[in-house]
Amino acid sequence: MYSKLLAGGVIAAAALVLAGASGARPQSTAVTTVVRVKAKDFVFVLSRKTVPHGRVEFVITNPSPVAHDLAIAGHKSKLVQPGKSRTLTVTLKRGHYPYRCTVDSHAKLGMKGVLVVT
Ligand SMILES: [Cu+2]
Repeated sequence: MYSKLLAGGVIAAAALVLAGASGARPQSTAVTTVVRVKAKDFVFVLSRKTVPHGRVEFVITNPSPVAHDLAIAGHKSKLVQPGKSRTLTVTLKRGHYPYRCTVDSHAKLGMKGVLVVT
């Protein structure tokens, strides 16, 4: 009987801790993680392939002679012309997000990958 009450108390305390933790961070979007993306012919080089959930800012540079873009999670950057850069900011929940270049058949040529959001 006592142990059941105790167990109930522990669960209630755990629930309070969880509620407090989420209450302390009302927006998980407060922190922005920057991912530098080099769009080469024909591969993306990312500064990191795993990011915490929340806001993610992709800084896309294009050192190649061909225009590229970056599409992820239903968002797409503007076309990044050779020698230029663009940013794309998206808010991501935990999961695996495929990304690709949507120009011509670049994705088939290798401009694709998966970003892991923890
Ligand atoms: Cu491309």
